[in-house]
Amino acid sequence: MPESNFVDYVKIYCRSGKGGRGSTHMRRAKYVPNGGPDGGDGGRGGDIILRANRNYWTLLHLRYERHILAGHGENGSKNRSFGKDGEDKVIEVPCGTVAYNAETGEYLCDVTEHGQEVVLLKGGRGGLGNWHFRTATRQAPRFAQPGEPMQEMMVILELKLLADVGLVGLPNAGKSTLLSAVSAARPKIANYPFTTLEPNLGIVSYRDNKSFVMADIPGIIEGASEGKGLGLRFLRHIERNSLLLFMVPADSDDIAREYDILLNELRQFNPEMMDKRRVLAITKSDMLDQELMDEIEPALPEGIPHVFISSITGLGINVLKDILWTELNEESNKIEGHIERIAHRPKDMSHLQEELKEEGEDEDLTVEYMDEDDVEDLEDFEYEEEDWDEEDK
Ligand SMILES: Nc1nc2c(ncn2[C@@H]2O[C@H](COP(=O)(O)OP(=O)(O)OP(=O)(O)O)[C@@H](O)[C@H]2O)c(=O)[nH]1
Ligand SMILES: [Mg+2]
Repeated sequence: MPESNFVDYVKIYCRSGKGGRGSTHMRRAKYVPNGGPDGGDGGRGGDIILRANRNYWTLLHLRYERHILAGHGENGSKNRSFGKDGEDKVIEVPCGTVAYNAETGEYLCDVTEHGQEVVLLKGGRGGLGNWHFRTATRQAPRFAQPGEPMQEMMVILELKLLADVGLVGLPNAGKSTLLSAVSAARPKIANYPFTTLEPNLGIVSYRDNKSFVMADIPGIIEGASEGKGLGLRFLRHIERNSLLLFMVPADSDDIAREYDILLNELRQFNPEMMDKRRVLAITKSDMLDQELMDEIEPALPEGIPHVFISSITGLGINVLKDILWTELNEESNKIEGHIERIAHRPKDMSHLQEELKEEGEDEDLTVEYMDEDDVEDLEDFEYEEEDWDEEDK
């Protein structure tokens, strides 16, 4: 399989900056009988910040940027001079990116709206210079605060597409054909299973310049939640859709059973998927006449709106759009509200190892947790005395 441009998963090493050390400088100038402490404060270490940017669609740009290091704060110096703050590092990601701790699988944060920023790792605060520590009885403190240490972490960034409607169906159900019929997206379509290997998004225009986003994902098969077929790798992209459109072809042997298989896989993947609104489309209905539709109808699953469609003749497509639009605008289904309700579960680390192997992610990721300078600096974190400055004598 050629290397894909759709990157929805990266593992990167992040490190914030350490705080600069406060200075222990003693002022000693000609004609000034009593100098005194004048050591300035250390600068703040840079943060690692995650920022949502709607101009990115995937995590491709991070694929080869595996180490993200913020700047260290500089040490304070004489004359109460502050050390310079370390530079923050901003990781730009598509809206809908979720961050996990790669070692524990713990959910860290997510960013969903353009411009939203979350501090992933905080830089260390700078230490106070000795000037702060002078008191009536201790006029020449020869110590200052060290800066706070940096933080480091292997982080997994995972993209979960933010579409309004997610298409759910077995391979060959006609998902991509529908997307191409109702939007400008041009996904690959063919008469064999697993034509679609990565998700496609399309904007569906509706009456009066309204529109909504539809996500076509690879087909799901029985056992997908255990890794069969393309597995659960893509299911996360419909985790956040506010509405799921189930698609079963008219020539299926048992429409209700096929629907149950799909439903069951989603349930296995994340029980919260069951809370979403669902609509059922019987695809390829150009193969049916009214008589056959009437025959099929009583056997359809109950409690879910259904519609017979054909992406080729256009049958039922407008009715389908009406139903989707109505469902999307039901107050309880609004995507904004939904995002807040989503509980991100920690990553299941047993799957993770497999996924990483599949991706070949780990091969070129060598992590040097700290460079030698840093280690040294951290070791002499004790308050230390600086020599008197001889320069001004
Ligand atoms: N007759 C008829 N054939 C259709 C219709 N929609 C799709 N097809 C055919 O069904 C086959 C599969 O369509 P796709 O859209 O690729 O199916 P898919 O669900 O995206 O399949 P995967 O990507 O493999 O999961 C293609 O040969 C399409 O031409 C339809 O409305 N009527
Ligand atoms: Mg497809």
